[in-house]
Amino acid sequence: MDSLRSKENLNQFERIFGKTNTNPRLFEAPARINIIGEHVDYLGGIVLPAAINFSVHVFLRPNQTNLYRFHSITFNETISIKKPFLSNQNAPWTDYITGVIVELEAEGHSIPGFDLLVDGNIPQGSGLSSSAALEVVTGFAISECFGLGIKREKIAVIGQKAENNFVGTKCGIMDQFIIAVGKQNDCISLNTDTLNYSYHHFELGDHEFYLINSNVKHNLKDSAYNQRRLECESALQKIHSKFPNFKQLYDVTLTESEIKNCDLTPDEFKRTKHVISERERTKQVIEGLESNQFSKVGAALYEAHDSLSKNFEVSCEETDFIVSQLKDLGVMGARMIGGGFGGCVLVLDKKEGFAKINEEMKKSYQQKFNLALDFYKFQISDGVKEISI
Ligand code: GAF
Repeated sequence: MDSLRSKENLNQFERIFGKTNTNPRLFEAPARINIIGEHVDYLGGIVLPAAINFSVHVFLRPNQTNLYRFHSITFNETISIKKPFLSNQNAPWTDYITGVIVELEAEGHSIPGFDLLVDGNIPQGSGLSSSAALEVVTGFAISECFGLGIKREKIAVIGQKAENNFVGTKCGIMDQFIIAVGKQNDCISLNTDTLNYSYHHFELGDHEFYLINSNVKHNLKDSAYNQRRLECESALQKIHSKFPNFKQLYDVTLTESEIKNCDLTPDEFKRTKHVISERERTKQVIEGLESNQFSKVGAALYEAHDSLSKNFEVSCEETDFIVSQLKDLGVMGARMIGGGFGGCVLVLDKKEGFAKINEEMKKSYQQKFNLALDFYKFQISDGVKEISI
């Protein structure tokens, strides 16, 4: 976000919450993409996300009272709350902030009252994690402003707990983690079982990744997400009772017929199939990126989409259409990213193809769904940080 908008937001902060001797501090958290490893971060899988240059900004200043006052620029709304903290159905955006305070206090930190203004340019419902960015920037800003010194990795876990327990989406750790630890130009490979991770830099040469926003967000997103998680848990329980060595669904190395012998329902079987095959595609993508074999990476992205659509059933008509059109146009690889049911498609292609694909896709999508498509080029950027003003 540019510095002019930050200055306007600072003025707005002071208009709403008043001017004192203490200046509010400004913090920024990025959006994220995920190259491969979708719907495996709550099953002990490996994921390959990167932070990108869309962001959520927060101004925060302690207010020496027992009030927590939040203002959203996007919703043009100010909410003032006190303990005990309850979910706010009328202003659901506040739950991401309140949930973080609740989780910090559950960790033994005492968080006094503060004023917070939030603004952002991460398209909501686009699968780029605007909510995780709000959780992480809130946790980081509180930690810095009250001198709590909480490590980035821990802030990620607190953000995930806020989402799981207060907001009610049983998400994995990927989004909060990359938003907390991201580094300019690097993606990470994160083992979501151990939370060990390492940074990777890939040279794409005359290739590039970019995003296409389907501009649809289907309502069942949260309920279906939680449902998928339950299906994976019950699949693992059944497999585990016959093969006790497998502690995570991601680690299952059985044949299809061995899995079928575990009495899985047809849905549980399909979810398991996605998770296990995603493990193989992740290896393929890492190898492809390390050896500049981009067609290998692209093929794995298309396969991942197919599996997310048919086995995990988290795609939708619009993103399926985008991916299949891209394939027909000879684009190297593409797949839906994030939780699904709309949002963005990640594309890998030769740089020279962009203009033509942009034109053709916008035309065909408009014709089919009477909807606009947005194309985003992005840079891989740093994780959450303080911005000096
Ligand atoms: C959403 C969740 F928040 C992540 O934890 C992850 O499960 C992702 O969907 C799918 O890979 O972004």
